Amino acid sequence: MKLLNALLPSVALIAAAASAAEPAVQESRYLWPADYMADPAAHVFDGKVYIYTSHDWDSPVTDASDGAHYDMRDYHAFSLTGDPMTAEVTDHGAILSIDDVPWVARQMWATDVAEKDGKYYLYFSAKDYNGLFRIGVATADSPAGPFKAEPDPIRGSYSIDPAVYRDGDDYYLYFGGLNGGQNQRYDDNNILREMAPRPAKDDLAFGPRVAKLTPDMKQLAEQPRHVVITDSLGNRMLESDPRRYFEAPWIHRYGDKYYLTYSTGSSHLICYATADSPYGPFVYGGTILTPVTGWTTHQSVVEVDGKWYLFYHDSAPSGGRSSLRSMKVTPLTHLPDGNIVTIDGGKKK
Ligand code: FUB
Repeated sequence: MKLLNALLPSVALIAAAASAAEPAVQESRYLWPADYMADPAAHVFDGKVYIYTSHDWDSPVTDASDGAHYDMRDYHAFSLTGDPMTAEVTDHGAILSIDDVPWVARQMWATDVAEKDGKYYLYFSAKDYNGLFRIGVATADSPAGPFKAEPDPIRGSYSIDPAVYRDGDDYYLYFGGLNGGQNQRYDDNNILREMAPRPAKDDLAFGPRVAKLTPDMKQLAEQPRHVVITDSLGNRMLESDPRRYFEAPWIHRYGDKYYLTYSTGSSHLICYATADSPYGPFVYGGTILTPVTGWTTHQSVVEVDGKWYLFYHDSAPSGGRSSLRSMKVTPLTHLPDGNIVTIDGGKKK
């Protein structure tokens, strides 16, 4: 696909003030200007950085009511060695496609990959033939795939945006996205509230869900739990709170804390919250990224050779088309007090 964005320079701005009050305007890089790639999930495997993405395309579907215009049909893997801001990037092509997964009808949304005992497990969210998002798993012997999907989705799985965090011998699957991502339909896991609208403004916000994976990495070892996010006083956030969780959970560990980063969806922020356990409760910490061009914002955080990076996407290269997003990277700074420096997402006011 030819893109205008190949002609555009990446946002290369000079680092500025990094105070909490003023987002840092800092250098960022479009990693693959030749095509539209979204929801980047970055990991270091075998000494290389691998980035797993959903693959946006110029679909004729324009119905945005339940996110149908995010009409993706495959996932890609990319790799690079060294500094993500400058290293050459390799596209390993489509590592899993809609035609390879019998239960998937449409909308291959965000993905993530975990390694265990030399095997790689790709978790992906997509709609089944009943119009429900489920989470599937596919396996490979190499981080670059190709991945072979299990014939059925993970039992008891629902909603979107799987992210796997390894803690010692345990692997935790986080997931859940509001509105088109259907998280609000599942008040108590298997209880499907067919007509459930999005929560009212003074309802408690829905958090992500988390469950440990079975030793074979292919099923949930327990019922998913709600992940609670509170403000600094211990109060759970309300739906009306612009800092509340919407989608895109990601966990990283820094110092002795677990950091949950997430998208606030309709308020277009990437925020973080910290906890002493992978199950939470998480206490809100601040904003990592202010709004980008485009509606969605979706991140991963990874340490590469002792430096931390934020992988994310925006729609600037497509002229702001929400469903045509381009993946990016920028450095991420943890301050000595455990806070994270807020980065300017670059959306024009
Ligand atoms: O890419 C489709 C959806 O948009 C993802 O699953 C969400 O996180 C948002 O980025």
